Amino acid sequence: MSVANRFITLEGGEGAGKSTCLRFVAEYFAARALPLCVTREPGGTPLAESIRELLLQKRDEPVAADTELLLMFAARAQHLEALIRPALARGEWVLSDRFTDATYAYQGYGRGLPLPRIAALESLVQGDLRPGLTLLLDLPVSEGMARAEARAEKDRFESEQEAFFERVREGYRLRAAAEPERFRVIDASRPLPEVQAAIGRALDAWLKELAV
Ligand code: T5A
Repeated sequence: MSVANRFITLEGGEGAGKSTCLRFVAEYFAARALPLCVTREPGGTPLAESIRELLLQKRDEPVAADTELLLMFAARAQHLEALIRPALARGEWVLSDRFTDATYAYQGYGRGLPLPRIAALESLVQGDLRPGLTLLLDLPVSEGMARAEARAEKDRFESEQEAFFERVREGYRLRAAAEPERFRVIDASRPLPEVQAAIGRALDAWLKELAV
């Protein structure tokens, strides 16, 4: 099996329920005794987590879109080198809460950076490594924002306007439509047990396809 087939990513807009569903996927793999490394972006290693703090912190100085983009890929380069590639090489499965689709959605569609610029960095940092399966939790922006509202303090991204998140959602949906063999779009507006059941079915089908 190619290493990419053991690399799974979870994507979605704000409040889509990624963290909640991440735990469900981890339990799904544990129940099948498949070794799984669970991680997140930006972050996943001490250095990449420090870059995450830089990215999420609200600050008076406006952050240039290219600075944001380069910091995302700086964190990703470290994450790949120190955690993702070694785990795949050991034969483990890797589940990442967000990866490069988030960069296309947020920095590309959200901030309006040219997509070829992101593609160039993707090739530079990742070589030909891409996830084998991407679960996209999709729900109307207003519903996601209402869920996220419950949080104590908003970070720099959560403080964006609704129009920004509409572009992000559209970006994710366009990417999913362009790569239907990799993406599984999950309707995340449903009650949690239904969302998790849909994720379970997607994973069942995926593992069956890989003959695991
Ligand atoms: N970013 C990231 C970029 O701009 N570019 C990039 O390349 C990358 C990698 C941090 C930020 O970085 C940006 C995007 C982000 O803004 P993050 O920490 O993943 O990334 O950001 P968040 O989207 O804020 O992630 P969270 O973990 O905080 O939110 P989740 O995981 O989507 O939501 P979760 O699970 O915490 O759920 C939110 C609430 O909804 C409830 C939960 O109980 C919780 O209270 N909930 C449901 N309620 C009803 N029905 C359901 N089905 C529910 N599912 C969950």
